[in-house]
Amino acid sequence: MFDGLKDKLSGFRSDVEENVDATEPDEEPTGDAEPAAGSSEAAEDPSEAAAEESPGGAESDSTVDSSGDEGDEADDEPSTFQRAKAFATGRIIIEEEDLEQPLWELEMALLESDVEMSVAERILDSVRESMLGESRKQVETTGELVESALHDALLDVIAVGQFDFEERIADAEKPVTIVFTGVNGVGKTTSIAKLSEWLADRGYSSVLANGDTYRAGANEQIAEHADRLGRELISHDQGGDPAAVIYDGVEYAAANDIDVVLGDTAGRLHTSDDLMAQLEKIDRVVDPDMTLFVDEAVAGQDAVNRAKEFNDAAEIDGAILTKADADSSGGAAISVAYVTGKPILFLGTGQGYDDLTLFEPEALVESLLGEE
Ligand SMILES: Nc1nc2c(ncn2[C@@H]2O[C@H](COP(=O)(O)OP(=O)(O)O)[C@@H](O)[C@H]2O)c(=O)[nH]1
Ligand SMILES: [Mg+2]
Repeated sequence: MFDGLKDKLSGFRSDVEENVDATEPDEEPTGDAEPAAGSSEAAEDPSEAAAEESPGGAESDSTVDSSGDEGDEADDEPSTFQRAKAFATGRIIIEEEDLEQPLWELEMALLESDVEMSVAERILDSVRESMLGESRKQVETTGELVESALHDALLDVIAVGQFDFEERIADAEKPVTIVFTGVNGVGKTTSIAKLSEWLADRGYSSVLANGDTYRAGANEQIAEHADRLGRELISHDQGGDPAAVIYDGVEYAAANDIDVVLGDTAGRLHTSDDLMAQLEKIDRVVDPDMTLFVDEAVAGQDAVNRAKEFNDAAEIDGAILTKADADSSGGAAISVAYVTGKPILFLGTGQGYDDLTLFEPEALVESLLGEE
């Protein structure tokens, strides 16, 4: 899952490491009695030297006034002397020029991975800001600095709108009604079956309601899942009113003490007025607790665009990205929440009923950066 993107992110780390290594001072200042490499530099710029401690923080050279303030660290362009000193004291100073090329490569890598443009820009901005701005913190290696900058930048976009799905179910008045939307063939019906199983594993009962009254064979397909899982299915004849089916599902759940109603709908494009009007009617008649947008991770940029279009046309509460098992780019997983302001709640990771994984931004970021 997302292997292509993982490789590209680790490429950024090594690019920065290479650049920073290449510009590190040749000689390591030691702070010994002998004037170190940095000191001769310092002599050329007394004003700067005066504001600095001697390299390595040892007793200062008598020619340098060590009482000078140490608050020079806000200077945006570290001199070679500062760099040398930072190096000796275990700090790393990254200059804009060290980042220029790696950031450009990172941007290309993100865009190639189907990360949406505004999301890629946001990631670059925060990486740049944290690497330049906070580089004077004590960190052990350049690699670590890159890693923490990337970690924070990715989490910032991936975790937008995140909420605890299970807690939401637990706290809501029962039955909780969830309606699934999205285009054809992305895995809505399969995800409903998987979610029913996920809920059962956590002690919640559910009933399936087939609001896909449009497509021939839809009743049979979902009936097969319901049979296999031993769930009740509410369905009407093909051509019926989806809002009425889901309404019946809610009535059934209320009468039978069922916790959750999972309402399927026919695949649609956000541009299909008739079908979007159906969704509005479902909203009006059933007033679902959540509307989840389903799309496939492998659709990349298309999935991101559709998520935005659906959310604009009929507001969603969250998304499920299916077929993540077949997606190496990871672009949709990174972009959907930032672009819609609504969280990804689950990833579909295969065709089995257990192949549904709660979407955890922190875990995803760690896996993308190979921290697991
Ligand atoms: N590999 C993989 N296939 C999936 C996943 N989710 C759904 N599918 C497959 O995608 C196809 C379409 O699924 P379906 O639920 O009928 O899509 P719908 O038209 O949106 O209801 C089926 O063959 C599913 O088995 C997933 O997470 N991974
Ligand atoms: Mg379906």
